[in-house]
Amino acid sequence: MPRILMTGASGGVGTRLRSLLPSIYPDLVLSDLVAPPDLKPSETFKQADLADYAAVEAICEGVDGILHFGGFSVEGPWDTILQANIIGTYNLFEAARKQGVKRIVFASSNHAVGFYPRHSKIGTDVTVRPDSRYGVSKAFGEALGAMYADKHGLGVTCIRIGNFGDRPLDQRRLSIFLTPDDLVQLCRIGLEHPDIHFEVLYGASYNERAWWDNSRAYALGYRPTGRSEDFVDHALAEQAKLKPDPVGDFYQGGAFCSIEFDGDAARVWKPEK
Ligand code: 15L
Repeated sequence: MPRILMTGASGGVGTRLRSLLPSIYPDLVLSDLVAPPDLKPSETFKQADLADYAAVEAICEGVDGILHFGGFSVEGPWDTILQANIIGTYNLFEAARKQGVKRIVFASSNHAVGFYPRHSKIGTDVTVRPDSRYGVSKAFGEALGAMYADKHGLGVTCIRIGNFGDRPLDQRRLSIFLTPDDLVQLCRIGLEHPDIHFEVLYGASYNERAWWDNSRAYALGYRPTGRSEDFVDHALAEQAKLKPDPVGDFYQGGAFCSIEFDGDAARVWKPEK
């Protein structure tokens, strides 16, 4: 039975996966900076700060595969991103290598490619266009994953997660919606599929308005069951409550693109009045 380590166990994604993973991976080790407040006696928790290499190596001991959901999950100050996502992700890959871990699933993000406009459909082979320091840290994690796969033989899968939840929150999220069950499918591909060397997949359910070509995930057996169009009325009603955001509404990364934006606004297409 494989021992699987999940970092970020107290975060939003980790909290949902804690209830879905034990039936698939009974030997699941949870880790985060602080324990989940509702930790059950049946759950195994090991505290670690990702920026502390010795602590990270200790949680990797005896582990076969890692689901790396830890780190800072939105835009933030440089030092926060540096410690949690750059140094933390390096520590995790290096500790995994030293401890002989075979597979890593890295929670990347749509924000690694957030500056592609919404009218373009992109695959996983495009040049990264991060929309934030957070997005840069995800592009860094993908590059690090490629290096550990090619140089050290780890099986690495990077999932560019769209928006994780039970229903899409607004118009943008209709294109990038991802259900918990579909994320579990992608994690299982990363941990179990025999052909994994280095992969970048989009973390998206079956969304008719998708901006992403996720054919590699489908080729690896992904069959999403979530469908954002089932929630279209809710998403558009929520969208109607939001203020227009010319930059964020043009690019795939939404508000992550407009935060601190002082670039060339003329590049943003505006509809005729
Ligand atoms: C992400 O990467 C964030 O972790 C999440 O909080 C959302 O902002 C999501 O992207 C999104 O783009 O909706």
